Amino acid sequence: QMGSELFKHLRPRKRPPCAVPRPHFSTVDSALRGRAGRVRSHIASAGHVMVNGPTTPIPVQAKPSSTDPVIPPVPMGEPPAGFREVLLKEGPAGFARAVRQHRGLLLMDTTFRDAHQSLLATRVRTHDLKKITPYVAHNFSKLFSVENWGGATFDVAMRFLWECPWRRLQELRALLPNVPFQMLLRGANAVGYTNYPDNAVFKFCEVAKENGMDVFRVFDSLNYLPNMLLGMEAAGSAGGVVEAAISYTGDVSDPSRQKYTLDYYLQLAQELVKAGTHILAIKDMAGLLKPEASRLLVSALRDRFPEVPIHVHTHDTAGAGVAAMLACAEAGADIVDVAVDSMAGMTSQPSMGAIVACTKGTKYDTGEWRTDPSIKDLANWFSTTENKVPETSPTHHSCSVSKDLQTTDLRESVCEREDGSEKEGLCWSLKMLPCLSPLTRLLVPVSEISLEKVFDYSEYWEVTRGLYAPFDCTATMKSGNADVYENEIPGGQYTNLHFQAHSMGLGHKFKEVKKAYAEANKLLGDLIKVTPSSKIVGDLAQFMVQNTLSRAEVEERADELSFPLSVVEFLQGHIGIPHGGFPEPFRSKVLKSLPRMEGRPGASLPAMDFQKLEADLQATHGTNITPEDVMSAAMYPKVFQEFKEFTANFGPVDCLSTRLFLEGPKIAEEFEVELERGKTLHIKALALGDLNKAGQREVFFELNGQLRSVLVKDTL
Ligand code: 3PY
Ligand code: ZN
Repeated sequence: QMGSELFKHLRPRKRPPCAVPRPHFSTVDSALRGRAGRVRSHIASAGHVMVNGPTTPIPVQAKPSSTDPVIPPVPMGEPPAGFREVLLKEGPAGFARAVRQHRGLLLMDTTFRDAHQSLLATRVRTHDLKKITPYVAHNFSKLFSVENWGGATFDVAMRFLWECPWRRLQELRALLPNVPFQMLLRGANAVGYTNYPDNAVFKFCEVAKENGMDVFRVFDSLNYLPNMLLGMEAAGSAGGVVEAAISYTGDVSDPSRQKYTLDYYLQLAQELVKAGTHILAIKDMAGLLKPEASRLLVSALRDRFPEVPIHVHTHDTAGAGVAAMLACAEAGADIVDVAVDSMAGMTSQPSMGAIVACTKGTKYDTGEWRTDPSIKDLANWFSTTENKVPETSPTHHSCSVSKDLQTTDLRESVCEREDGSEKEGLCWSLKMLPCLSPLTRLLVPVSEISLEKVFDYSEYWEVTRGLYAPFDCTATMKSGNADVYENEIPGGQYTNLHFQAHSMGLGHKFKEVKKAYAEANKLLGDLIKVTPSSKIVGDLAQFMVQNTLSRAEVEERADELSFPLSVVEFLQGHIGIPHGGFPEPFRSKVLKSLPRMEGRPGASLPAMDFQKLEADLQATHGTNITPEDVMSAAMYPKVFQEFKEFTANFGPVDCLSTRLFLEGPKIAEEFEVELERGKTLHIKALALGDLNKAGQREVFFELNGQLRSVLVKDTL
């Protein structure tokens, strides 16, 4: 959430946020290519952190923990097949059918994206994601998807972690081939905060799909249909699975809330289904969907759209997330979002372990495998000799297939244990029964989501989370709060505002900040609040707190106050048109004679010239500019520029461990850097020199036994 604004108001511990180290030390090689260059860049970056502190702004006075996570063991060989194979074979429509016909509840794991966006300021690095990815591939092959990209991760990767977001996607894809990847696309805002030209959104989706993205959750921060349709079209024409998301606010179970009613959501859903969404999502970004509201909303959608899979996203801010997701499952949702236990709760998603445990043995068991359709086809298929079913399952007991496939319950007919008893829940997944024509699929074993595996996964994350202590919201936030039902602040933004209030010494006034947020929302006409509309409400709230203005005063003096630019631009129509229109007379008083935009903002933006952009980037950064780089620059020109400058000086820092990345080595500490597979560099930090006349310090290292030094400008 709001990565770029994240710590705008924080006082930095050592150096100004986002101040980019410039190429000001003498040892910088003009050519950092090759091994020598990489060696140089590693000592340069380690030296820089030693002299100037972390190269990422640190919001919390806490050090990374000194305990390293243990990676649970992973079996050799290929991971079991999962839904991705269905997607690759059947395409998005067949995939959606398979999902809809799956029995039991499916899960999306948000640990790689929303969970750390909500709890750890989006700071989790590829380094730590990669380590646990093979475990996910082998043990959670039955996940509907892993959400690992989009939202704030794109921006923060470059801006604060000095990582290429595309490389993260490529590396994770190579390690996790069997589970679909999911990203959050801010509709016409793609992965940014403003509207982009249409061709930029289309190109972005194309490149994302090429790099391994599968499912695109498309939303618009005002639920403004023209923006959503644009994003959906972009994702769809790139070949992605389109998951149009209705952003949820208010409370459909409260008859006194008349703006965002059940009818409003149903009508919007109707449009999204008509536009051909493969999956329908409810995006409850603030965690406002109470169990009763879940029942009303999901069952109404289920009745109206029996064929469309329903996917529900929530945040656990009030603490009712598990209850709400169970209610959604009972009302007919196919997929719900969870984060692994140690990265769940509070402003993050509800806990994976809790949902797996609470559905166990019920109709919604996350280990259940749907088997009802096309029994006859299946029987025919089995009757041909070449379609032999494997005799033994590597993950379960040995199974045999009954000859009688005419029964209506395939589970009983297909799966028999060695001892003759029938296993409840299928050992053999028929991939995928729902779409068994043509019958070309093989039977594959599916591993259930086992609680034991969830516990190991959770332990990895619990320890890894300790490395991110400098960003952990629990430094100040001790619990969630049911007051979110009143202020309706989205999960990630709730954490940011909390951080900001505390860093300004206003921790005891957080309640006031939240109240101002609710008032600002009413002033703007009661908006859907999610990036970027949530930032606009936040900016107005902050303006009100800073100037001690009440809602009535702002309304009264709207024509003379100097409002934040984001508020003015919102009223001009820069991000689209809110449900129910703009608030009047407030809008007219603020805008006076300023121009108003009509319709979809992106429609009036000139197309982006990618060829020119590429040529410009090559002129600045050299010829090895990739199509991915071009997209990064299209989304975030300045951030990309700074990212390239940083890596030109310091090389890729993603091979450094998180502790080294944040703190640098201690004097006499020995550390290892893997230069390439099997080539490890042993480095020891020896000493830090005095400040010289040029404002530099010499940092001494021992490198594979040899003395090396680097001159670093002291910017503090
Ligand atoms: C984002 O846009 O980053 C979000 O997470 C919205 O919920
Ligand atoms: Zn979210």
